[in-house]
Amino acid sequence: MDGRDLVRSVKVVKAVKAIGVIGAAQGLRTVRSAWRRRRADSAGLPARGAERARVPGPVTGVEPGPGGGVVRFAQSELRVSVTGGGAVFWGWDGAGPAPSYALVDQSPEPDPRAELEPDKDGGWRVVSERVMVVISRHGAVEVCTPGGVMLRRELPPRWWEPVGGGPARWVQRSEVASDARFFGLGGRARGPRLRDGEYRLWNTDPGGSFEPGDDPLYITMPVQLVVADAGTHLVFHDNTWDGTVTLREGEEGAGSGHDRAGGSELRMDGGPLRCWVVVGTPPRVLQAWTALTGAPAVPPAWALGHHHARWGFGSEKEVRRIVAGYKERELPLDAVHLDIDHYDDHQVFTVDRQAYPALPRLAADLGEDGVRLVSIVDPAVKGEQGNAVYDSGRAVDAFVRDARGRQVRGVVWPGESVYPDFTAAKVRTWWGGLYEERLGQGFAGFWHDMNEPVSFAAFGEPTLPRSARHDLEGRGGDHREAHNVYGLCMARAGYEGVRRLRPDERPFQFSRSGWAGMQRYGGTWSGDVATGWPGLRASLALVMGLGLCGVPYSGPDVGGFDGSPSPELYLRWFQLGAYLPLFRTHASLRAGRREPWEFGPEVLEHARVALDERRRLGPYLMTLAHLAHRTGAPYVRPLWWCAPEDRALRDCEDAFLLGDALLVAPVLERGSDRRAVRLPRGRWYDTVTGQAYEGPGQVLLDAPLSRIPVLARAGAVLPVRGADGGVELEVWAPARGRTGSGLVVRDGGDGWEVPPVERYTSRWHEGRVVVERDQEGAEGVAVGVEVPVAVRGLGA
Ligand code: NBV
Repeated sequence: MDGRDLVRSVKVVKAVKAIGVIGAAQGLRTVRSAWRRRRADSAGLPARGAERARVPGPVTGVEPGPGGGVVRFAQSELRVSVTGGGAVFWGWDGAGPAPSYALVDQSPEPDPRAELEPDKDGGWRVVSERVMVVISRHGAVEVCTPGGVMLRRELPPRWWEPVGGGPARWVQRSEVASDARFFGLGGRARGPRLRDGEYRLWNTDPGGSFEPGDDPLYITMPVQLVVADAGTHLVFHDNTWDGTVTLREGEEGAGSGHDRAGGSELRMDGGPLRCWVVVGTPPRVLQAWTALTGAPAVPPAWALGHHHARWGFGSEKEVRRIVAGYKERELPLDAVHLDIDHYDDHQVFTVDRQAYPALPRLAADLGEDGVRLVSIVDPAVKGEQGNAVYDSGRAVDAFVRDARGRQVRGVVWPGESVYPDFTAAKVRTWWGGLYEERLGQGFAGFWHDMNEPVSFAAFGEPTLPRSARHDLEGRGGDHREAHNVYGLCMARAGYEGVRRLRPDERPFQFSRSGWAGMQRYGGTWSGDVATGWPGLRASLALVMGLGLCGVPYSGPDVGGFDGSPSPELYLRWFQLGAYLPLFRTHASLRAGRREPWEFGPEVLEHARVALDERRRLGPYLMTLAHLAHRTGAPYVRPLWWCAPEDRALRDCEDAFLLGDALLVAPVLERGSDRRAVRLPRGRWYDTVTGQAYEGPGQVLLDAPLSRIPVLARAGAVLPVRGADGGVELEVWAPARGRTGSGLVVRDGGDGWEVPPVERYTSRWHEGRVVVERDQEGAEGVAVGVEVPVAVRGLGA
């Protein structure tokens, strides 16, 4: 056990003890389970003996193939191929794109126009519309713009192969421009801009609650989004094994000519060395990335409202009290989430009938007030005969086994537990069927927790033994390869199961752990973010970073997971949360209250404003959800989204764009009632005062307790909910002589019909602002049809 493990184990045990959920018996189990894990691994995994180092060596030949070909080196070979979508793949040692847990399509079509061509100094290159890949004769791979400007240089890799056979470790170093900034790597509390340091690729429950310094967290991904003056690129090393990424930002020599390139070093414990790269503007990069890994699921409309969760409601009565509290005060509420305390003895897919004697009735009553019920779903199953889920799972041989064929047993809330092997199709089918019970109880959505997966451990890592066996879609392998995709595969099982059971409805699901491609099945949330101002900042970092990895739907525990936020902190969190895709108050068992009325009348009134505004923006959020599905663009975008060349924007981490139209500047510091806001180019209106500001630049804006600054882009057209509940257009005047636009996708429901994208433009015409809907006229020619709307910002 290394120092990191020790710190983590102590945290886990402390956290679990602190919440008083485990007694002495459970404590003992965590010791036993940790020993079992250690023993299993020393017996089931070969010790790392002598290793042989290898590099590709000099080039020896090429073999053209579709979209590129194979370049042979003395000690390896490199397969390169450009795909129709513009993404470039390369794989060493014969690695191809498949099989891959990330890819939505296992055999992306090669672009027949791309060919291997000889380059200078005995190297080779592949040129495509958007990118040029240059391979040096020693195996360095350069990613360049079509004009030849280098975006990234991957040095020849190095492998260490165990002499006695087994998976090779490898390292891949790369260089990027001195001005480049790194983003991504999954959900990182330290982001969104990833500073110098080491980031581990191993999905981890940090235990207790986490702060910005805690890393890794629940979702790690070998995805880097790199933004530099020369261009933006996303690089994805498609490998699910444990590893680390070490980042080093470059330095600019202030014109002295002594710039230092930025760099990254990827070290993996095993698995293929293969990689995807997409190049372009940030919107194009995300479009290509989600074309590869799958379109983000569109949540049902209600999931874009306000959710209230709590670990430890304790009873149906308490749930009704909270819901009544929202109703009496006329505060919008769309969903209530039940945590593990509603299970019978913490067993998944059961109900504590004492505390919840009539769940379907409760769900129906809440439904009358437009409030849906969401259920937590934990993967671990109490390993005891007589537990129906265990028995039915055993019948299909669902649970993970060790190298000797025995069930792997860990410890979670229900005590000694077993783990479904979601990497097996038949297990996913079985598990998906279990949601029938949940739907029968009246649940409308699902919240997957503890799926890193967690097994409480008195020492060592709180997860399954690395030697545990997994199906891995029939290929067979162990937990070293399966760990990081466990949550992803569970998400798939749940999503596909619910789709089968309720084919007419879009499932609502979000998952704590996951990997590249998880957006196909739903979203995620912050996990146990610590209550405090650093936690508030981390919440935004997570949402932005995940969005840039293709996972656009997420949000924090508003108020933080543990402890008791001050009224001010709670309010600032609430005001931020109201503009994030998942807007959910939630807290731990022993934490303080999180209802908006528990912080005094002033907070209540300001929280009401945030809730009402959230509801008013419902149609806009729905539009953003559909656009994310079609284009991969996250709802929450960094300020540099449309201006990656603006270095000041690249470094701005405390504000974001919500779609094209709004710029949100949350208050992330205690005691502030004004804040500096960096503006991208163009005119921006303060949505409350109507005051206009011109970007690019920085302005100081009032941020009284009652609100956070939200600005609208001049010319924006966005759909909002009108007083009568219908959709209205909100239009902000373009600057004189300029035009603006907006997209609208109308969908108030949860079905599969694909609503059209309506396009609107705004422009000045004869002294007034005209808003037109673009429609197809005769012979496909676009014509504008004027729509009568009130325009805001005219007096500015
Ligand atoms: O199920 C209890 C909690 C849940 O409230 C939280 O949101 C998850 O992130 N869960 C973690 C397990 C307990 C952790 C101490």
